[in-house]
Amino acid sequence: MTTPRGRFITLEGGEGAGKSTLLAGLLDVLEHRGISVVQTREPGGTPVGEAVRGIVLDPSMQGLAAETELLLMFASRAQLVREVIEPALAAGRWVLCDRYADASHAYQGGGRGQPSARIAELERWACDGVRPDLTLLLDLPVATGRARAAGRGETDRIEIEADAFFERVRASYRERAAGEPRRFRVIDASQPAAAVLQMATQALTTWLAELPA
Ligand code: Z5A
Repeated sequence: MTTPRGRFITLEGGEGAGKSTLLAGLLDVLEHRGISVVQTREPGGTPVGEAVRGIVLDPSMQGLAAETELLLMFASRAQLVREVIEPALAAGRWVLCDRYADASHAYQGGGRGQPSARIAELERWACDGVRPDLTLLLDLPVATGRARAAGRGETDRIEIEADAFFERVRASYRERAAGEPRRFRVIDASQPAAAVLQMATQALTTWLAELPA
């Protein structure tokens, strides 16, 4: 008998949206339902990906060209797909990932102005057909997210961008969600963490109930 393929769920959103906080809560929810989950993140999630993360977030890398940044995000992703995501899904495990290809569309496309056709082509090549089954988009005003992130102290190379950059990122995420309503669920992330977890759990429960057996 073949093992049923696992499901792939991604969390997306702007800076300080609360993805890491929500991920921990959702992991509990899924594991309580007896679902075996692999948790990972982007950029990162593998030794190669974590090294790439060090480069793209390093504030001293000011000369990094937008094209290089885009390629590095997909280099990390190509490795993550092959080393972690695809093997886990093939083994019937679920994968919960903090950011995936939508982040490149939002940040390198919306934020940096890289052409969407170029990003889509990279996605086809690097992701090898591995697309999320469900994406929870944590949406909140840029100022709210930035204030939360500022509370953490450190500022990485992308976080130093101006508000206008993050407004374009937010608009790009919302546009993608509107274009793919079957895959995306938009969560009001300006609410307290417990309310965000409740809304996300509800969205997940409804989605699970609609899945074919
Ligand atoms: N990036 C890219 O450009 N292209 C790509 O393809 C990919 C990524 C994949 C690293 O991502 C950067 O890489 C990111 C996008 C870019 N740059 N930026 N900006 P990351 O996901 O590792 O970093 P991040 O977006 O900056 O994540 P974050 O700021 O750590 O946010 P978060 O995980 O969404 O939030 P959090 O850590 O759960 O919460 C932040 C703080 O808010 C923390 O103190 C919490 O306790 C608090 N919090 C959380 N939820 C709430 C609620 N609901 N209410 C109040 N306070 C809350």
